[in-house]
Order: sequence, then structure tokens, then C-alpha cells
Amino acid sequence: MPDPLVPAPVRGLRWSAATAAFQIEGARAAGGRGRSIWDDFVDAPGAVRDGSTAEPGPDSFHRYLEDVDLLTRLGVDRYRFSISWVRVQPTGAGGMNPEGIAYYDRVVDALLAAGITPFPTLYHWDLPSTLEAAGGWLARDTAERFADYAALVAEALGDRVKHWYTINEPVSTSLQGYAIGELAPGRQLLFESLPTVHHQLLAHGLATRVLREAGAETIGIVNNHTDVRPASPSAEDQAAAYVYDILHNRIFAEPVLLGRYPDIEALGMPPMPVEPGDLEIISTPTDVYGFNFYNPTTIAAAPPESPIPFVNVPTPGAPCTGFGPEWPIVPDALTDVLLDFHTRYADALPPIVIAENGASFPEPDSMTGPIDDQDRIAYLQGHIAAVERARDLGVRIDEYTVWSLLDNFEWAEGFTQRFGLVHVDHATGERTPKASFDWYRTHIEEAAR
Ligand code: GBH
Repeated sequence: MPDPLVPAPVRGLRWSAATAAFQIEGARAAGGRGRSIWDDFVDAPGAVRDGSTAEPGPDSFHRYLEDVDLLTRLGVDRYRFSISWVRVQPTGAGGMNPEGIAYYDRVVDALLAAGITPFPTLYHWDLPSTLEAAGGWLARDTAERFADYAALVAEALGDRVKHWYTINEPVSTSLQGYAIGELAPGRQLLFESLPTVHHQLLAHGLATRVLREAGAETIGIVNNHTDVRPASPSAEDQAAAYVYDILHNRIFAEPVLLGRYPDIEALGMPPMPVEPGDLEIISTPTDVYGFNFYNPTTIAAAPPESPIPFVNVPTPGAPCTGFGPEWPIVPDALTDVLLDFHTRYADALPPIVIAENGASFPEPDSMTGPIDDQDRIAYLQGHIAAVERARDLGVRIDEYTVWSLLDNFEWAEGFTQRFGLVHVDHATGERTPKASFDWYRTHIEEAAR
């Protein structure tokens, strides 16, 4: 009999690397693909820092076999990529576009042949433009459309794909896409954007049910979490940090895990458009909880005339990534936020999968020699150690995923930020592993011993 007081030996983490469709595929006009809000965003002059349109970039629509080869060399167990809604269902309604789904058939088959488990995300920010014209995530109907899309994809790939993420970082879409307009669809609705939170979570819940019905083994949402720190012990800064924690972390985690929203009306925000039964749908049990982490956030009270009650300020004493002071590097913050989840949500929290973690640093556009990205190696090493510390303290974490396999299209930053383990020449598509690629490969190898 095993001694119940001695914990069973903990199996090691699974290892993965991530990308997303719009960031790597290019080929926006290929194979009957429709338009998404990101096509509209990149085609609007001045919206993207370097004026780039995500093409050609890594051009994974044509070069996916090179990606699979890189993943094989890296030795990862799994690959997190995303499916472009508008390749599969060009207007966000109606039947399947055969040429679009054929691309994902090829990707999935190549991964399986290489012994790598596909773990796709159904939605990584590329909403069909037709649905945006009908209200986008402000419209409840978009959640129903998403469930239909999930059913189409599950029917086509579900015989081979058993692990699914539903929606990536609804917080980024709501806060940056609809509240302040830094990301597509570029709206500036401030607190009027809150229905987009509810409709994305509803979409997640509806899709979870569809995928379960279709025989999925692993389903999870992917939320981006941050460790929120008040800039000072003053009551004002603490109150501002409390509001930010609710808006960034808790309104996305709690409906999914606990079946309820934090009380945002008490904070003077408009109520969520919840209809009877919604919270049961949103809290449909999932198998994993996808958790993205990049940096902690230091929050101060905003001046009284500001329309939002908080400001993001630099984190004292922390080195920064290529994004500058808005991306401080503090690995301990990841341990803290994981422990916080573990104690706060306890049994309601399924095993965590770290679905993204990584950093961009200034690197040349064209290669003149090997890229010795010691800064990225230190970042990854520090954060993987932070995950291991949280596991040692009892947090259930099954998987760690690096963002990103490839340098890719970093949204409004265009090609100016490089997150890859692999350098990509965005003019030629040429891929060259960096020192961090070899470091991660060796880390995976050694972890398996
Ligand atoms: C994740 O977002 C995303 O899931 C992934 O697609 C992305 O590439 C990765 O992290 C790195 O950013 O300067 O206006 O472009 C994390 C949240 C959202 C933070 C985009 C940086 C840049 C805003 N990120 N944001 S902008």
C-alpha cells in the first residue's frame, strides 16, 4: 500500500511551443480565405507600427512542413497553433471551405506523422469581418456563430485532434481590441466594451459543449494572467490595483471556474448582459486551464479627470523586454500568480497548462551570423524555474509552452518585435534557429532523463 502521506512522484511537465494563424500563415488571399478584423486592421494606414500586413512573414501556409521539422528537432511533445476561422468558414456562417480546412488537415497529419500532438486554438483574435459588421463580440449572436464554427472544425479534424483550446486571451480582445483600440477591431468603448467579455466567455462555454459532444479529450480556455501590484501602499493605489485585478484576471477566470462574475457593478461598471443559464454554460467543466503569463503589472491610481481609474506604471527594479517598461521581467511573479490561483480557486481549478510564455528582444531583421539570444534563454530559464517552484508547492501544472516557435507578426507592432526560438527573415521566410532553440531542446532532453 502506498503511504497516503507521501505524495506520489510528480510526473514531469510536457513541453510545447506556440504560434497563431494570423501571425504566421501569411497567404491572406489563398484558398478562398475570407477577411477577418485583422485583415481590416493591417490594411488601415498607420495602424501597424511598421506598416506591415503580416505578409509574407513566416508564410507557414506554404512552409508548414519546415515548422513541423523544427518542432521535431526541438523535441516538443505538442504544438499549439491556431485555426483561422475565415480560412475554414470565410464569412463566419454557412458551410466549410474545403480548401481552407485542407490546409489544417495537412498540418495535423504532418504533426501526427512526426509524433507531435496537435493542440489547436479555435480562436486567436481573427474574427470574420462579416461578424464584426454585425456587432462583433458586442453581439450575443457571435457566440452562437462561434459554436457553429467549432462544430464544423471538430467534425473535420476531431478524428485526429483530441485536444482543443477554445479562445485565446479574451482579455486582450476586450481591453485592447474594444476598450482602448490598440488591437483589432480598434474600438475605444472603455467600459461599454464589457459585453465582449461575456460573449467571448459564452462562446467558450458553448464550444466546450460542442467539442465534448464530438469526443474531445482535453478542452480549455486560454486566459492571460498577470500579477497585479499596487505602485505604493497608499489606499488609492491599492484600490486601483484591486480594480485592475478584477478587470484583467478575475472577470475572465471566475465565470469559467466558479460560475459567477465578481461584483463589478459595486465598482460603478455597467452590468454584464447575462441571460438565464449563461453562467452554467460558461462554467461547463473543462479538463485544463490555459494560462498565459508574460509579466507582472504595477498599477497606480489615475488622476481624477481620467476616464479609467488606473494607470500602468513601470515596475521598479525590473529589467525589460524589447517592449520597454511595459514588459518588466520578474519570474517570481509567475510563481506568485500561480499560487494565488491555487489557493483562491482550489478544487475548482483544473490542471493548469502554461499556454504561452516568452519574450521579445531587439534582434536583426536579416541574419549576419548566429543569434546568441542569452536574454531570451535567461527569461525562459527563469520562468520555467518559477513554474517548477509552483509545482513543488502543490499547484497542478501539466504543460509549459513557449511563445513562440517562430518570429512572427506581433499584431500592432508588426514585425518589429521578435519572440521566436527561430529567427525568421520576414522578406524571404528563411528560418534559422537561435541559441534559445538549442537551449530549449537540451532542456527538454534533460528533463526527460
Ligand atoms: C499574447 O498576448 C498573444 O496571445 C500572442 O498572440 C502575442 O504574440 C504574444 O502574447 C506577445 O504579445 O503594442 O498595441 O501591439 C499577450 C498580450 C497583447 C501584450 C498585445 C502586448 C501589444 C499591444 N499582448 N500587446 S500593441
